[in-house]
Amino acid sequence: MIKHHKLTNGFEYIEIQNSVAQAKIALQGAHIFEYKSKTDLLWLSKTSPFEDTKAIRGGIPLCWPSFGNNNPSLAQHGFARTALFEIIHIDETQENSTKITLRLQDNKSTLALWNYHFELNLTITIADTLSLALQTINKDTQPFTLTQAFHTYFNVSGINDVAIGGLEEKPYFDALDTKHKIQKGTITFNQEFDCVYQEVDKDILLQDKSVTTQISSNGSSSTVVWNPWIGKCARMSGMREDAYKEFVCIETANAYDDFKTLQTNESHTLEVTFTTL
Ligand code: TA6
Repeated sequence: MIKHHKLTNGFEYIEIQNSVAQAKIALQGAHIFEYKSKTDLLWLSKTSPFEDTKAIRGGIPLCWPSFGNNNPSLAQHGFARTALFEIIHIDETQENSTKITLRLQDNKSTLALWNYHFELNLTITIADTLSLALQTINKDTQPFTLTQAFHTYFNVSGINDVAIGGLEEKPYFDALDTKHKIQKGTITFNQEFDCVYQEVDKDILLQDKSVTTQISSNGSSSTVVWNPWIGKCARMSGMREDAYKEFVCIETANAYDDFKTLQTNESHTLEVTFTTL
């Protein structure tokens, strides 16, 4: 089942339901902000905006064509998450899986921000697992370099009860003290955390009490782990002061050293699949 919704302010999203899962995806940013199957996987701020030009706070924002402030001429995390995508394909042939593809192509406003012709296709597969595949095609006569991420906000029962495995011994950049370090053991949280891991080559496991979420990726060797903790959370837009307790971001990326340079007509696909074990 697919239902189209339009809020009184014109903001549009679609609601998907099949035999094993349900989801909600905004056309702005091709932004999935709800996915429920075995668990209610994605955190969504209770005070998130749902209005044009403002990114939804939660779910899976697309950071594209740049992650962070890598490209000083672009807003933090690029422009895709506030751009209007169009639905180009929906496949409901399977009762336990729905596949939808949304597209963004260059236009006057994107060219003014980032002067390249491109095609950006996000395919989301809603089943008892959730998969996203973000394909970038260089439609320009010039090569371009991009950094990107699925900025995934995961619901957690309590940030103090969370552990992240699969990044042991990986090199990372700590954005808080701008130092390069090596991860020792699993990741747990007792303060602000903002780290970009490189050489990521295996599944990541998010352990939240008895629930384990497996994060499998393709086309990525970097992952960002973030929790704002008390101070930064209080300064963040679109979230309540105590929201830091409810989520952790584990962001499958091509960030920092893991950038991608595409020649004319070349494409790159960033993929991630979430499985509740
Ligand atoms: O991915 C981590 C991060 O870069 C943090 O530094 C924090 O800024 C977060 O993204 C949220 O950024 P946003 O632009 O969505 O407010």
